[in-house]
Amino acid sequence: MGKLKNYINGELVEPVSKKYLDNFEPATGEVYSQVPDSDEQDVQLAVNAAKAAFADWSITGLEERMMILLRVADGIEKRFDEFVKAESRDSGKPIKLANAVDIPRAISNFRFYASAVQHFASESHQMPGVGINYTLRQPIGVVGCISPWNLPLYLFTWKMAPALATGNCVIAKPSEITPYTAYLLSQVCIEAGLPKGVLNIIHGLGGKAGQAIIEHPEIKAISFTGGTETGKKIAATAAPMFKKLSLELGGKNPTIVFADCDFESTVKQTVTAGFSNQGEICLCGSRVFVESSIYEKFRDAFVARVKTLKVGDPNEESSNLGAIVSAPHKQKILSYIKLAQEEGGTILCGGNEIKMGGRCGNGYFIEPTVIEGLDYKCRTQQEEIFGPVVTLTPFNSEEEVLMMANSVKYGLASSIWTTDLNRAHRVGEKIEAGIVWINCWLLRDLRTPFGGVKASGVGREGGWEAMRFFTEAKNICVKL
Ligand code: TXE
Repeated sequence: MGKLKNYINGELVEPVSKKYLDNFEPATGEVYSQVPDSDEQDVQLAVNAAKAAFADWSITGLEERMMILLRVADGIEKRFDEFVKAESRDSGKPIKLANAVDIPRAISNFRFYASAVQHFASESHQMPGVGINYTLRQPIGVVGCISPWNLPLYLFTWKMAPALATGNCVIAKPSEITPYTAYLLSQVCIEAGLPKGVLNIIHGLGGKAGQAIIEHPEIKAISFTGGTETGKKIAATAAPMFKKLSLELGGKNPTIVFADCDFESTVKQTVTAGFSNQGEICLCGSRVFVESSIYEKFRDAFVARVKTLKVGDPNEESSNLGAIVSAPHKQKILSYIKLAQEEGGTILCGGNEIKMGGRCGNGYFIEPTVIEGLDYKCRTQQEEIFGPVVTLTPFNSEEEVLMMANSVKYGLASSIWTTDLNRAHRVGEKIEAGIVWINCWLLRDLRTPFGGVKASGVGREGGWEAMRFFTEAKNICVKL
């Protein structure tokens, strides 16, 4: 059984306390590795290393920084299969998803920001005949990146790559539930020659190691992705310390299907939007609103397609859905399915835990579940479930669907399905969300702003947004 290590000052080290946590494989329910149960002492060592490294890293030439980050990307690519297997084993996601999405995207994150730093420019503002202002975009110093378990390496690297590219030194914490690929990444960084202390990876619990990162006075900015409640706690700690904050939190995303949609393609893609990664993506479309005139036809086609999804061992190529990430999360999802029934919902398919045979006998599996007949205001339709559960609700007009879509406290993503592009743009403008997809879902261009409004977070990631977040703007004004 593997014992993971922290990555501090360029070395793989044990936690100071020598304490470890069990790491479970969701597909089998068995412990298969141990994760450092780090605390503020480990964070302090990481901060010391990062501070010492900052002097050099912040003035390392852009091309050299780019080359180092590209070597990290190459290092992941060289061990691609190992990363894919580890990601799937740690999170329960189908191996084919880790192979097609998670690991390729982690590589892209490094490549994207390695090249971005070559093109990132700051502004100058001329005052004709009077003076000139130029703005420096300087790295902040030591920054913290904290990521969740649903897209482990994908989101971990999405934060650290722009932070490193812009010259910061990073203290990063992956989720304690899915630490393995972060550990492999630390090995890759050593092989790639990332200077010591530039990136430090601390493993451990959110309330302990994570909280120590948030509270540390010398960590000047925090980029966090995770649950809204955790985001609130982080903001409450970090705001009085005047830390820069980027919070990417939960979602309860509407999928809006108009009668004039391209029917077959819409059914296919909205099922994908609802159930990818067992519904454990903050962007999943978990509330599907369907125009009344096609409601029954759409519902039947949607449910028929969901019934074809195979839940199985994540190692099997044929599995569309794998295991739920943890036993407590499985319980949370099942409790929402029960609640939906108490709230008057009718389960059209799924609704149950699955007991697998063989090696997955003790794993955490839930049937993909579709529910109709719920009021848009009920808890099932308002709260983030973060599992393979989708609700279907009919609507009669644009106004009505916008009202229902915008009724939740979240505002992360949304999708609109129609062949009337005027309508698509009109509705898109009025949706309270940071991201609107028209006739597609999860079509990503890394240059675009990424993030949500309302309880879905504060700030944007992606493209220049992340480069700006991880730099301080300093204006220098010169009188002619
Ligand atoms: O996430 P947490 P959890 C949603 C989803 C899920 C719920 C809770 O609804 O059911 O959040 O999931 C670290 N200071 N999303 O509890 O706790 C933690 O160690 C500093 C949405 O698993 O938010 C981990 O690294 N760090 C989501 C990270 O925060 C703390 C993805 C996220 O964990 C901390 C995941 C603290 N006090 C869950 N407490 C999305 N938006 O994609 C925890 N952490």
